[in-house]
Amino acid sequence: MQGKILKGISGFYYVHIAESGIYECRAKGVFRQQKMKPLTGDLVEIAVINEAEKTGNVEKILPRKNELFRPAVANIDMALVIFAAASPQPNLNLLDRFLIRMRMQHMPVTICFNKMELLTEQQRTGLAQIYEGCGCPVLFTSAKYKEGMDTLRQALAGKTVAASGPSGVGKSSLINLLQPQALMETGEISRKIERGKQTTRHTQLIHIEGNSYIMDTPGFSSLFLPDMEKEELQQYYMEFAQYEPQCRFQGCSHISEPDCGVKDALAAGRIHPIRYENYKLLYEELKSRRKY
Ligand SMILES: Nc1nc2c(ncn2[C@@H]2O[C@H](COP(=O)(O)OP(=O)(O)OP(=O)(O)O)[C@@H](O)[C@H]2O)c(=O)[nH]1
Ligand SMILES: [Mg+2]
Ligand SMILES: [Zn+2]
Repeated sequence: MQGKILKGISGFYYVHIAESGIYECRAKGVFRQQKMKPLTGDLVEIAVINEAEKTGNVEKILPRKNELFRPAVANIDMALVIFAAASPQPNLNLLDRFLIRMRMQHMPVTICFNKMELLTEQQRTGLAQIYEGCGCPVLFTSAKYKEGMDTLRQALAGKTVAASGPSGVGKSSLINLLQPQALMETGEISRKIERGKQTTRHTQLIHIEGNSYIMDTPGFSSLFLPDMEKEELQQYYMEFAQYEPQCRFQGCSHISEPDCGVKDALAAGRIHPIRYENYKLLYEELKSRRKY
């Protein structure tokens, strides 16, 4: 039987089989035969040991489409990056860093601004405009008022998606709405049991419906810019590309050169100033990074 690993905990793998549910499996022999450890997200073949107790053994790991690190997970089709539209204020520099990382790994991203009810219609439009040209769809949700959920479901349909974003933005709350049986622990609950700020501690995949899965991950508060030359950064700001042919200098960094097509587009309001500002900040960061 073929299924998908939802999580692995100390040598046990929880494998979801579409027709029959979740099996608790060991992975005897797999490592020896394939020289690899099963990962969350792996498609595997299992042999059932006991149907009534829903136990089995992972016999084979099917070829991986991709592999992400931190969190370690295989076969992700899309990253859903969730930020709060407000409370906490979205850190757009952090969002840009995330987008760059994902593009480097050729991972498609959908941006979701949750807590949309905290913004006026006009503010939402303003926020969406910043990312209009970035190559990623932007959607808005409110887990609190169950708004935008149909659009979110459509974006996830048939995919295995990793939800990520800072702590407290509502990742677990949204997943609980998508799959009420998931019972992800949310900030509301952890406040009652007086834990620290971060509520979700483990990585696991949750089956939503059909062939849709979503992974809840612990929130992050900072991201190190991946190693690259500062000259490479502009390729991650997709909205710059169409204006580059108008730059006078080849290899223009769009920062201090004269006759720059990108800066002209910025002045004409065709490139968003917030994206450009973050480009400049990240460029400076790469420039000052120590080279070994
Ligand atoms: N106003 C408002 N609050 C929300 C919304 N969605 C979630 N919250 C609240 O935001 C807080 C954090 O929600 P969580 O779902 O735990 O956030 P998380 O992203 O999973 O956080 P970590 O697990 O720490 O990474 C909770 O108090 C939620 O009730 C929303 O749409 N609007
Ligand atoms: Mg959480
Ligand atoms: Zn330029």
